[in-house]
Amino acid sequence: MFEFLKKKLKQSIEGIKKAFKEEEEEVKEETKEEITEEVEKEVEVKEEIKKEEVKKPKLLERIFKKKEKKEKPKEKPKLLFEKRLSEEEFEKFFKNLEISFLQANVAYEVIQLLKEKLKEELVDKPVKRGKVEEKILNTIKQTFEEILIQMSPQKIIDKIEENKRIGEPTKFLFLGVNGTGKTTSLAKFCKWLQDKGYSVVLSASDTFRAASIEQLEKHAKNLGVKVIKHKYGADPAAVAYDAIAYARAHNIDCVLIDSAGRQHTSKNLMDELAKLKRVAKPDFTIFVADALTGNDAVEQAKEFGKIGFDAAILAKADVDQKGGAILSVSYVSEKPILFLGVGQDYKDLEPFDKEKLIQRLIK
Ligand SMILES: Nc1nc2c(ncn2[C@@H]2O[C@H](COP(=O)(O)OP(=O)(O)OP(=O)(O)O)[C@@H](O)[C@H]2O)c(=O)[nH]1
Ligand SMILES: [Mg+2]
Repeated sequence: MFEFLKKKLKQSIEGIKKAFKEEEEEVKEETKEEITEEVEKEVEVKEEIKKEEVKKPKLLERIFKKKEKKEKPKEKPKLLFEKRLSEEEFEKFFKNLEISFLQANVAYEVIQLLKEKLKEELVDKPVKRGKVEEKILNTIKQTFEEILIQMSPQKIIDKIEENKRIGEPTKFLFLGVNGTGKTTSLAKFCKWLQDKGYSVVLSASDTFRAASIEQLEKHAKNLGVKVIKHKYGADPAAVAYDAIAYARAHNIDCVLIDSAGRQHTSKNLMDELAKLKRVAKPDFTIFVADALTGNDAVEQAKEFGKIGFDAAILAKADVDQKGGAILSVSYVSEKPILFLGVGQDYKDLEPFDKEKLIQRLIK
């Protein structure tokens, strides 16, 4: 993720650095001339002082030394360190960057926020020479740090432990648009829980898509867990209800509820999902977003946000060069990212580390 943006960002910054350099050269030339004049003046003054010294008694020596100090050039070095960027120069610089961010599927709202922040830092503000890149990158870093929210998987473990104390299973509902990676992420998460020592049962609540039940059964067989299933076309909420009852009866720690992928624009399917959530009362509702989703990630996060989710998994982060979806989902939903899906194996689930991700962009 972010490889594309990193390249584009570097190009835009190179442009602005060039503008700084050109101006710096001009200032250097000017300053050189001025400094030469100053030096010549100083030499004259010193020579005069020497002449005076010969004439004047030693007592007056200090007074002349003071005078000598005062004559030295003062303000010049400052010029070498500062430049103020005009609004026009900033707009020109940001236009390139804006296009790059749009190409990287970063939501328009996020781009506008970034623009405001950069403008605040750069326009009409003194920027130390050689420091413009650092300033831009720091501002982007801070903005992304504000947008991206991270959820520690420890929160999940704490909840499971809390529920175990009252003899209740912890329930997880996975939801999202068709094909984003819900079932695969659920299976990876199952493995993650097993590695932590917890027992799991799966609920085949995608009763809609052809072969969805078999797909889940295959994962269950590989992972050595039970699946509770009904027939295709059955009520997904009824399947979840049975899976939860099974977990209670067999003292199983976690219930993972799969669901059918649906377009966020389909009201009936979204209502069905709301019912599944009402019945199952999950401890964690997890929205699975596809890192490869373009601008649609914004609309998806808004619509699934109406059903309500607690955290997101961003699947297919391994094949995404752009990284826009993660920013869009975080910004729009204001919900934390829990894991990144980084491949098709069960082990390919990484706790989301926002600092690590941001470093990938700005280093
Ligand atoms: N490279 C990569 N592929 C992934 C990842 N997660 C899922 N996939 C692939 O994405 C495809 C869809 O994954 P599923 O888990 O079936 O997606 P889904 O959301 O359950 O799909 P529906 O049930 O049809 O809505 C499969 O081919 C997965 O192997 C990931 O993190 N990285
Ligand atoms: Mg599925």
